[in-house]
Amino acid sequence: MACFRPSGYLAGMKLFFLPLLIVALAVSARATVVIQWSAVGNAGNANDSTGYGAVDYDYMIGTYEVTNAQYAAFLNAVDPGGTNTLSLYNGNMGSTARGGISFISGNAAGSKYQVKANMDNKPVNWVSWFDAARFSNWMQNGQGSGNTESGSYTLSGAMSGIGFSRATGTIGLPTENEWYKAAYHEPGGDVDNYWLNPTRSNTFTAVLAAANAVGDISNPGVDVINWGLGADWNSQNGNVTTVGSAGALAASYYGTFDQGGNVYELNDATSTTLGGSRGMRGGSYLTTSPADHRATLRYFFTSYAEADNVGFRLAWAGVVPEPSRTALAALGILLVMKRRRRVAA
Ligand SMILES: [Ca+2]
Ligand SMILES: [Ca+2]
Ligand SMILES: [Ca+2]
Repeated sequence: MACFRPSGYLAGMKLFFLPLLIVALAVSARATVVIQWSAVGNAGNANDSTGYGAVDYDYMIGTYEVTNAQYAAFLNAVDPGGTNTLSLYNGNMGSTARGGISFISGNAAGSKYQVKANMDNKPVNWVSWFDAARFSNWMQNGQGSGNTESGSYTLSGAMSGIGFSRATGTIGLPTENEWYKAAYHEPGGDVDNYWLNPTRSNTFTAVLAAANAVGDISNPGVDVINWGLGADWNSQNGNVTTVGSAGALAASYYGTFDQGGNVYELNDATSTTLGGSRGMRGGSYLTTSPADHRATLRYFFTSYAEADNVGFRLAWAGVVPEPSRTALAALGILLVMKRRRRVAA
């Protein structure tokens, strides 16, 4: 737990505490996954007209989709020998251009999973809901040799089905409402407090993201989303892009990035369709209808299925720990900054 708790306020405080963070990373020999969190307050908000979005507690949600660098650190930690007994690694991550992690069997134990060039800060893909749940357990258990089968979700080796739910107060996949609120809610934003796009806009065709040679979005700005095969790089017609590179003007009210497009994101909703499915929202680099990243569309994806346009971000529900006095001061600065940005947009 200690590993993610201090980063709870990093989303807004990285400028203030970056030197501390660098020191913390330098003393850690093993790669440590640091999740940047966005705080979602306004507990007790009502649902949108679609029937989603109400959350009656404060929580944290990942500012970004989980990246290849973060997932590779997880793979090297929990499967140092590369046996892949839990199918956490999909060979397509290595063999396809949009996948971001190679498996190098000749590498030393603990470094067999290697992020490809320019893919470290791209969203991990080819992961199932179970892979995401196991990543969550590992985070919840303090990373390192933390176990993958319990903590947030009691999996006990399960590889299919939908009968698993996140334990109260643990890190895991967002509920559908947590995901939805973070993406579309803004008190006093649109007339009904909800936008249609996760970029604080209602424009049907969000701006199509383009990409530079290393996969950063090259036209960051208002309402920019990586959808519709617009982000061409590495010889691909449409591709994943660096998380957050659409820029602050394309963030949600709560400061999350890429909830529209890049990769679809799994959530904790369940359905018995498609052989047992989990919820998924937000569209992807591949989706050619702007409707896909909008609040009005929800999807389900077979719980064990994997694809190059599906990934996830984490949420941390339950009680947000009381920040220290310093953290509260910095949070105050963040809130002021957020208000200013709202005026600018
Ligand atoms: Ca897998
Ligand atoms: Ca609205
Ligand atoms: Ca996304």
